[in-house]
Amino acid sequence: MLDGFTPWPAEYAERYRARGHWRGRTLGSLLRDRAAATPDAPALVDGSRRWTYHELDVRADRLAAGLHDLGITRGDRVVVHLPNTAEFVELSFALFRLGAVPVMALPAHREAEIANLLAVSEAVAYVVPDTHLGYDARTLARAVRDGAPRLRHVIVAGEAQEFTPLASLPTGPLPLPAGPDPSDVAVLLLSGGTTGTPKLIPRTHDDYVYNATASAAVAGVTARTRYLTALPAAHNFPLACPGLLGVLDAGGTVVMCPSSSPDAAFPLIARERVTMTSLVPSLVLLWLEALEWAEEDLSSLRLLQVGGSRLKAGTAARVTPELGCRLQQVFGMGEGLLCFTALDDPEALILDTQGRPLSPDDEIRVAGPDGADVPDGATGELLARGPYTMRGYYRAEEHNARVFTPDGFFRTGDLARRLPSGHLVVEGRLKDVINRGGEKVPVEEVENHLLTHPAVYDAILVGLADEHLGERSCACVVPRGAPPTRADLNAHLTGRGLAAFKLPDEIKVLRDFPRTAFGKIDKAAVIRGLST
Ligand code: OOB
Repeated sequence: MLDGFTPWPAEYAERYRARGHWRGRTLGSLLRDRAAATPDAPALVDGSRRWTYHELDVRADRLAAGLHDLGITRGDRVVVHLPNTAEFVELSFALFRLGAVPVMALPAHREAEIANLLAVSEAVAYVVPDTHLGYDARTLARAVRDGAPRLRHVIVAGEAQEFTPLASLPTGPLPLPAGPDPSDVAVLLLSGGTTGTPKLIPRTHDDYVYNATASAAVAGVTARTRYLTALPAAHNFPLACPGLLGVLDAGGTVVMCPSSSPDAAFPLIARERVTMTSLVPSLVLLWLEALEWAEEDLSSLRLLQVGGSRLKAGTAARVTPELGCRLQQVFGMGEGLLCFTALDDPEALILDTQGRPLSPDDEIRVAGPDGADVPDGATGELLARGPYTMRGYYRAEEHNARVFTPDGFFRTGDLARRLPSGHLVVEGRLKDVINRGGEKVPVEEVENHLLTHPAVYDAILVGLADEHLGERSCACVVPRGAPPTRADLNAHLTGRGLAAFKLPDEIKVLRDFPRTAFGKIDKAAVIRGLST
């Protein structure tokens, strides 16, 4: 077992097996089983490349053998830093089969993040593309290589220069060595925090197979599903909620999209008759705007999953009328817990809630500041424990002591309330409150009101250090047309019945927001930008 990994206590592991959640399958066997069932069905499309299940299966085995030939073996960590390409999928399965553990870096990560990932994971290999969207990843590899004493191989998909080319790894002798145990760590995901360095999240084969297959069931995935991987594939959402893993398990087709912009996605949706994709809310806005000029036929689209940050009700309401497909809200986290609205939920629940927990064995608590549970309907911090929620970050004992209760509940840091139906409404982050001279400004609430102003395209509210108040509030606005003034905004907010202390003390007009590597608005970076 990987050191630094906190397993579930035996009684929980037994329960999750007995309840049929953990089935003793590995991620590698998921592809193997499908390739045996439907070898000639289309599994993967990347540009002009099209691989059947049989082809993907054979390629994954060959690559696993090649990596093994290099000395990469069960339990070794490999930082995977690939964009949305067929190689990402092939390599992930090769590593799953060896029992080597991919560390899922996002394409937007750079030197600081990668150096940290290499150090924490003590990875033996680092896999990059040659270039991606004009950026030369080999330069990055050169910059981090010397600071990572455990790193033995830099492997390049494409023109490798002095490094090892992925395409020419020796196809070592098959059959492969014995694969991993289903209870082994299969993958290390990155936590989605917008501040500090990301923590690594260990996910086991058992728990991640369940994550992907149960998600596929609530999203109605079948062998006819054609899924567009538009978000970075290394992220939990497009990877396994149900993402490409859930779709491959069901025998559907995965279409890799090089970027999440409408320019890249719309032609692929039309050409490949894509039925389903997943986006973060800011991209939904962008896609809806782009529809005005788009000429592509998007009528094949049946389902749009949206998650990653709060989807405003106004945007949610536009999805079905304008895109012509159903909406599924997904509230999830790399750490585990996933909530989905059901495809047949009443419209009001689909538009206004973040859904219900995926598993009947997800245990959810909503706790007040004193740690005690609050009554249903009241807002508090969400805590979660269950068959696919990790019991500890990788090698982070001190941090784990803070973010887990003694009985193993993960403190998500999210504020939520639970409706009688069991649906959760995410009300913000625990720290997403501006303390304005003692008065607590609820950030999400004010943002929602700001977005109703006709001259506001997107808006966030941030707290800035203030000599008198401790913190003052600043509305950062991306305008639609002529920018609104502070007086305009405040008159509008007052008209909507907002208390005076919630009115922004300042307004800043921005062209766009800085984003995290996954595409969420990076509030910490906005604040840094404002204070320099
Ligand atoms: C997803 O995962 P992460 O790990 O990048 O970020 C998790 C955090 C949550 O704790 C929450 O603060 C926020 O992102 N979040 C949402 C949300 N979905 C995620 N906040 C409000 N509404 C939502 N629907 O972001 C992620 C992982 C799997 C599926 C979907 C998203």
